[in-house]
Amino acid sequence: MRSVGSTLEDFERDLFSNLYFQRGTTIESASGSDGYHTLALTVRDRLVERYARTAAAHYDANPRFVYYLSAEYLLGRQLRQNLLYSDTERFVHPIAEDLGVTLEDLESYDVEPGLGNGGLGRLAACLLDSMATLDIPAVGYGIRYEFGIFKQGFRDGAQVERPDDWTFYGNPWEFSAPDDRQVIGFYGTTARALDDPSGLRRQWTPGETVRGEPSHMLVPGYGTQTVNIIRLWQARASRESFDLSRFGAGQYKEAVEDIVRAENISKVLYPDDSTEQGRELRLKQQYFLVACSLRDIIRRYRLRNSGWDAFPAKVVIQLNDTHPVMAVTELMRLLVDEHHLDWDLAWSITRRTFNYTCHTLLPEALETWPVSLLERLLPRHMEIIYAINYFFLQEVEATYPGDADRIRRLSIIQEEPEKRVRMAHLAVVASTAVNGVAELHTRLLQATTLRDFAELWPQKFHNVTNGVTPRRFVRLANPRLSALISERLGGEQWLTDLDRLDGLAPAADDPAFLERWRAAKRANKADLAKQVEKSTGVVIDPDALCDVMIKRFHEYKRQHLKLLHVITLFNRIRENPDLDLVPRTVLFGGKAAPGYHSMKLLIRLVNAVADAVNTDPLVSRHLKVVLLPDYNVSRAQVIIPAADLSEQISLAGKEASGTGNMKLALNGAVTIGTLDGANIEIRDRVGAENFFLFGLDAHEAAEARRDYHPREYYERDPELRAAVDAIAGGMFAKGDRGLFGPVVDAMLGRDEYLALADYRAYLECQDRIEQAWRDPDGWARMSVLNAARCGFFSSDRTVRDYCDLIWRVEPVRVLDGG
Ligand code: CJB
Repeated sequence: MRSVGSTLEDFERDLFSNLYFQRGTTIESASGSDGYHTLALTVRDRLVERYARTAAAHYDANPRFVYYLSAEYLLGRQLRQNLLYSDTERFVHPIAEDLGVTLEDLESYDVEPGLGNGGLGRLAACLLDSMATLDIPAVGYGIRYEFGIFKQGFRDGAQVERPDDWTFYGNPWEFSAPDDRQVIGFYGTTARALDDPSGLRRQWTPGETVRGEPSHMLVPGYGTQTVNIIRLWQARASRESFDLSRFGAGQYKEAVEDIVRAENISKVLYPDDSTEQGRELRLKQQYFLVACSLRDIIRRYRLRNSGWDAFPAKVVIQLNDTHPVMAVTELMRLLVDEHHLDWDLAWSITRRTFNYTCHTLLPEALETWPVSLLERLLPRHMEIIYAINYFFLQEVEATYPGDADRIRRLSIIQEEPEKRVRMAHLAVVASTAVNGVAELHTRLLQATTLRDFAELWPQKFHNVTNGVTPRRFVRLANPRLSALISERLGGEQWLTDLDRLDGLAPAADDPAFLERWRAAKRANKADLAKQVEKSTGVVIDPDALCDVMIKRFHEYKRQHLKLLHVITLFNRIRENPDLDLVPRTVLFGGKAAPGYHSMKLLIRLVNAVADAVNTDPLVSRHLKVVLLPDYNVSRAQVIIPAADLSEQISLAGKEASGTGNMKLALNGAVTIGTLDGANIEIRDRVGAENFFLFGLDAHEAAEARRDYHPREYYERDPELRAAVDAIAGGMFAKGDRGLFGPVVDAMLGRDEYLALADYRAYLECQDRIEQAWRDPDGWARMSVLNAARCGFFSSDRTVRDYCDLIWRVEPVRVLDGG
């Protein structure tokens, strides 16, 4: 194995060598982009060596592997992370200085792979980081979408979506592995296997085949030698797809038709599913991911094992929500149809291999697929689902004889109003373990969404509270606070043992420490202010209370409740210009799904309110409102360290966990929140006196929903009425009463997520926050205690929980190459 060397001289030598031999240019003619790519390759080389040693150690140990299957990953930018993890950042500064560039300049070329939508995708990335850090043998599997999550811009305040061509300039972090490509099928017909008397084995002849081309990115562990990988599949047409004769006849479009159809599979993240074609494409993506990944998993298993008996002992597959659940039917098909295992044995292997993480409680987010679509697209898999369901319902009947209603509720097939496959049911039936992502979420899953299953198999259900990686979200995002923490704790061990943050608690009573803590926060706010001004033109005051709500726009998250607070402040200042208000910047960040019209209208309203606030000479002295465009992982890394107040105001019982809440608390933001998701666990840890709680709890919300009349709240509360009337009267639409009418109608009509019921409690809580902010030491104390007591929310702890409760895998140490 080639050694890359670990000195500054080695690094410099490799840098020039890569510039010359890999980029094919010289220092005299290199562009900024050449500089970035060269640096990336040189850093990557350090990780490649570790990866080679990891692969060798894994080959020797033949351990049990975790295979994480996820339709989404939000990895964030790679350059700074990989510099930190390879301990080479210290080399870059002197070299860059010599060459007259800065790391910041070079980093501006580092593109974030936006291969996910939100929390679920970022969680997947945090778990991969922690698995590598804990030396857990693991591979993440996903799709290499050509276009990631859209880029968000605003035109007249309305969201516009631009494609994210993230690999346009090339991706230096990626390796293609053409030898491991796979061919998979769709459509076609099935027939009986003549030599199988049971009739359970059948033969599928696909009507179309597609190639899956893998590439991988390195996933280094921090403070260890392990480097795992994430393997991403891109769809390619099979080799014969280009129709040369049609091309020769001038039929250019027709000549490439098959190629386009095949390659569309991995073209974009979550294609719009409002059309029939869109839905089919989405299901194709899901099957494409799992079919390629399973073949790869089996290939890897066979490197060191033979036969099938050891399969569940060597392979544990974690299904990240229901998107990859077709893996269950695909493994059954491979085992029964292709490897001729008897059905019961195949089923026993399958059930011992899979586990399922559920990330929601919203019924509309639980995927179902029409039987008619599956019968056409994946006819053999539909037969397998029927068979699995048949045997499963026999089990149910044996446990609850004659309970037809329960059978109907538990069935994998929903009958009304159209026959559909309930993917969550398939996942639970086929998994050893099922987990929710926060204590409340797991409890509610067992009590509501998956209640019948929890009664049938109570031992299957576990809670694994989410976590976040402190490397990216504290150390990289917030170097100032990290330096202060390391100084106080006497080292950086907290980065891999986050419970050590507890050692900061005594510093919460040390005025000198509080002063430095505040100074770090203020400097972070000044950095954020620069970025805000650059991208929106709005000037914000680094001394103002920085109040942030950063997350996807969704009705249950209640950005509209925050907006009602903003409008109320606006009204209060206009009515009483001498009001002694705490200066505050309200910062929103988040995208709305392209087809989610009510949330796109709300984005427009947020921008309109921001405009009204920021241009009003009186109001803007106390208050600024910003919706920072194109919120993503990189922007999160700038906003989170600057936040004083973290808005976690979903209706209780709706947010499965939240992870932004954890990142913000770890960076010293104080939470205003409901008793929802992981907020509850954050409050338990930081203490009720360091958390601003308001609103209905999950039980009260469910009760209130039964007989709810939002108009009564509107009639009764003059400030609420004034805020709603301001929207309805066209104050934020140049007098146009129609534009935001639907927002008002939704609030006064059904108010699905009880924003009006929680409004007064929320405002009173915000008033208490103002009081608390006026005592700088008191606030800084809360801020320190939030960080000090949130060590539990490290994704290292989450991965340990998965290992103990579900995966039962052991770490494999990779020896230093030194
Ligand atoms: N979540 O981001 C998504 N997408 C989904 O389709 C379903 C759930 C989020 O997952 C996060 C990670 O578990 C949770 O923290 C968050 O509450 C949930 O909405």
